[in-house]
Amino acid sequence: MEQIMSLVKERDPEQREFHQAVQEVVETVKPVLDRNMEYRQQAVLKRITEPERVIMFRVPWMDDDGQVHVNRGFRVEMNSALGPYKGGLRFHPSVNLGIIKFLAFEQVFKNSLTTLSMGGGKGGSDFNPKGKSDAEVMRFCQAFMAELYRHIGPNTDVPAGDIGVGAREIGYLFGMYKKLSNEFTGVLTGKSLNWGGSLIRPEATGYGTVYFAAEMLTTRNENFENKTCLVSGSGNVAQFTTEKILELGGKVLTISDSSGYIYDEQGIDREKLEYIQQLKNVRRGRIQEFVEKYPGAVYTAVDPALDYNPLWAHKADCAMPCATQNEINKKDSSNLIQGGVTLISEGANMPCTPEAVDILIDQGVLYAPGKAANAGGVAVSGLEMAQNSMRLSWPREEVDNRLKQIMKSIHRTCLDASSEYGMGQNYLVGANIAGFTKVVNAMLDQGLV
Ligand code: NDP
Ligand code: 2IT
Repeated sequence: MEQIMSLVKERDPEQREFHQAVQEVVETVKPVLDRNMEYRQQAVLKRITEPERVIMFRVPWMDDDGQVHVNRGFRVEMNSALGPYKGGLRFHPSVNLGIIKFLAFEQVFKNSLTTLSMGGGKGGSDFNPKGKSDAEVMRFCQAFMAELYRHIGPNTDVPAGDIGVGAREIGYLFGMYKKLSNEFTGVLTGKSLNWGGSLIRPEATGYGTVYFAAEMLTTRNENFENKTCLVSGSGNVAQFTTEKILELGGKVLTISDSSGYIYDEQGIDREKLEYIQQLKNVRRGRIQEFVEKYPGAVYTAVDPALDYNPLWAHKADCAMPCATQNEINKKDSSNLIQGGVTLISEGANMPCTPEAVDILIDQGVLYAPGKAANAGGVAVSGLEMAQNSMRLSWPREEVDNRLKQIMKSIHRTCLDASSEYGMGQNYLVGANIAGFTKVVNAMLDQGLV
């Protein structure tokens, strides 16, 4: 184990997030390797931690004032043992190769858990969509796709959205792909409904995160009725996490963006959620504006001098981090426990640091790692691919029922794997072991390629 970690770190010393994601998997799958000598002989850890292909490219584009900008584009095709590479694109100034590799690595195991046939990949750019006009975003997306199109395809690699990439960006990316390839195919998911998108795809990640949480609660004979929840983020995942919590009778106390957070003692109800959707998706404003419309709520700006996030220090029953990686540290997780939180379902990818996770598991919190809890998004992407192949589209109830069934099945798979290895109700171990075993067995079946 130490050997593989030193190798990964020596090869790419600066890729901290990638090391973090690999370390977690390597530690938790050790018992699987101990039981199966072939895995060691076949050097599965060495193989699974090295991407099948890494594509990096220049993205030159012109802003509305005629200034030329050059961003960096990435696509990491991590593993295709289970199907075409599948995973989102992230546009955010913090994007670098290490972040895309960590996301692609997580995606491999997540996709394996969905029960569908998808390999893992991830891509994106350090482009910052904030404050850009629609025309600038369109030109950027076109320039990005002018290179990416030669590497992807409906049976090769199927990108989708992630931070900074939603319906608008998918539309521009798809338009350019279609023009360059002269083909109308399901090469991207998260498309708009009237040209090949699937019902429930926008909702799927958030809904799935709550369906998974509801399954965890069922193991303790509980449900969401009157449960208070802390949600972070205010983008796609946070919005639909909030919507589903409300539908199941829970109360959402917080919502945030990268500048600060809102605490609303009365709870964020449907009307307030609609306001947030208008604010974030249409006006592209800041969450701070919420308190102008709803003065009963309190806004707290991010304080860089603090070593914790006060959002996680409020009293509540559940927490759903839905913003970004490493947003809950050791101190935050102690605060969560002190505030009475007994369930955490990760809408974001890797939102808890390893030290934070250790505390949560130690204290018996029902903890669902992102690769299990937020798999509903990519699962419905898989259903979008299936519908595209059939040239049909399923009704809302059908997709939602399939999503529910998939989340139930992931929950069951995690529990079974965890108990098979004597780890009780440990969803982290369960998700990693189950996800890993399926991918590795497929790799071994397919030989050394
Ligand atoms: P959006 O771009 O729709 O929203 C992102 C939200 O997170 C915004 O509120 C944003 O605030 C906040 N945020 C982003 N970066 C930071 C940061 N560095 N610090 C603090 N806040 C930040 O993205 P999504 O909702 O799609 O994605 C959220 C998370 O969920 C990500 O971790 C993503 O990987 C994960 N995910 C997404 C899926 C999907 O289907 N979209 C599927 C599975 C996981 P601001 O507006 O200020 O930037
Ligand atoms: O992290 C994720 O699973 C996503 N951003 C969704 C990927 C997808 O292909 O729908």
